[in-house]
Amino acid sequence: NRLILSFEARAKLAKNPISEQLFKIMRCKQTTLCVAVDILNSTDLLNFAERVGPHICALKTHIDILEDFHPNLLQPLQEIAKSHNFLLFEDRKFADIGKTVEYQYSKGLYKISSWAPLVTVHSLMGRGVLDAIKTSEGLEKRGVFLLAEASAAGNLISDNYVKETIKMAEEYPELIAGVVCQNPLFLNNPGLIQLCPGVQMENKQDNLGQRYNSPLTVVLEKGADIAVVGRGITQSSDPACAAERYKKMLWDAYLQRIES
Ligand code: 6AU
Repeated sequence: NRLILSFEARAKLAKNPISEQLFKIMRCKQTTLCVAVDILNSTDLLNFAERVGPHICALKTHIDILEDFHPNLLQPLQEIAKSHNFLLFEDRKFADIGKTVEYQYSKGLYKISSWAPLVTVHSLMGRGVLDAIKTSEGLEKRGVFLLAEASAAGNLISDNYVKETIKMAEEYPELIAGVVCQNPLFLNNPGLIQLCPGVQMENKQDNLGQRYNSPLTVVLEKGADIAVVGRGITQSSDPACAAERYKKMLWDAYLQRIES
């Protein structure tokens, strides 16, 4: 059961090189916090990354929401990731035919495959998307988080969709780093990482269908390994301090979970 195994033990069971690296970063920095940096300006993004960097294992971007994107942003962003030892994670949620995904992943303005070792993918369109991510040009080591469940109210994902998504994830062990979900799924596959968005202390929801759980709930009840926190940190008056607070709560919950 992955919920009671340590990240150290699970690093040895990971079949994807990026998930192995992620387990090691989590253990070494004692953080399971991934910050969703949904910010519209490049300078703000860099400043933010620098400030929360010490407290996170991954920085999750939506690179296409930047209003002033220029490829020159990517080198300093990669340098900050390297200096604070966290991974860049582009939440692109690929969902098209394989060939189109190949272009979206490795071409165009963003050339995601050249700078983001982690990306998200929808299982909706089938295995062609994963084959495209696997064979496209870009960074040698890459990992995919497959979306099995969503935090959004009223989403159309069925139990069978969830089940088939986990099956698909397990068919690509060398590519899949983990699964984005809201419940303790794939308990018998400790090499995979559960990433859980919709985490915040202040609010239970926003006004557009987002639903939140507390850090304690997602780790102890919902099976989260990594928690994604966006506005809970980005909208705080002191993001670095908020990130540190989330990191500590999440880590204490993880320790409690593996010791139970
Ligand atoms: O904490 P928030 O609500 O400010 O931000 C949550 C972040 C956003 C979403 O695009 C993302 O998490 N997200 C995802 C992901 C990670 O794929 C899936 C999901 O079900 N819910 C969700 O909010 O950047």
